[in-house]
Amino acid sequence: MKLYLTPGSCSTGIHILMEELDLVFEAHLVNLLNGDQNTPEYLAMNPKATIPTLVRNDGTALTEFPAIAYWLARSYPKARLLPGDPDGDARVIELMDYVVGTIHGLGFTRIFTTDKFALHEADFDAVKAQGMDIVTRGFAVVNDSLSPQGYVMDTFSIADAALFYVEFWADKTGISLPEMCLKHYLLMLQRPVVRRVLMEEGYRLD
Ligand SMILES: N[C@@H](CCC(=O)N[C@@H](CS)C(=O)NCC(=O)O)C(=O)O
Repeated sequence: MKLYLTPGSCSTGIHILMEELDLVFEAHLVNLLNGDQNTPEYLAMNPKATIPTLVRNDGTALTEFPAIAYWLARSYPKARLLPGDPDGDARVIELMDYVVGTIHGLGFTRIFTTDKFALHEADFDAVKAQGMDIVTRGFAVVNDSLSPQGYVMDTFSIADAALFYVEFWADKTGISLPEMCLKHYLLMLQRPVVRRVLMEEGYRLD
């Protein structure tokens, strides 16, 4: 398989899941700042011009974090990346969708790509503040739903990889995490695979 990723981005969550599953795959770096995602070759594979993209062994490309994560969990069920019962699976998808759609899609996107949300530079600060508000409220909602063990459910699931990448962004941008999210982040940072992936993506762990 081939995973198209950008270090330190949402694809880091998929990278973590693939290494948790011990899968053999080629990592292809996509430089978003250079516009690699807009080349005809990339658009032929993923017309949305986003990462992550996973090209599977049958040659088909899968996009969207939740879809890729779900496909990985269902394709390699022994790893139990989904609880396996309808209610548990729905809870995992519920949180993952909120993280990707709201905290990332509505919140961090306003902070990282402010110019896509404001026509005039004079409005940038307001858009960023709006993004901060969405992110802060999003983490507060997630905080109240985490399990006492520290993960989203009793054990590690695909939702934890999603939550981790936005917590990583919060850490890198100086946004403080509420208590349970911080506990979750630190728990994730103790996982050998998470540490390895961050190092592979060029981050130093102190
Ligand atoms: N809904 C998409 C969002 C993916 C996304 O927005 N990825 C960002 C990087 S974290 C991206 O590719 N941005 C393209 C760009 O900035 O041009 C998903 O779940 O995969």
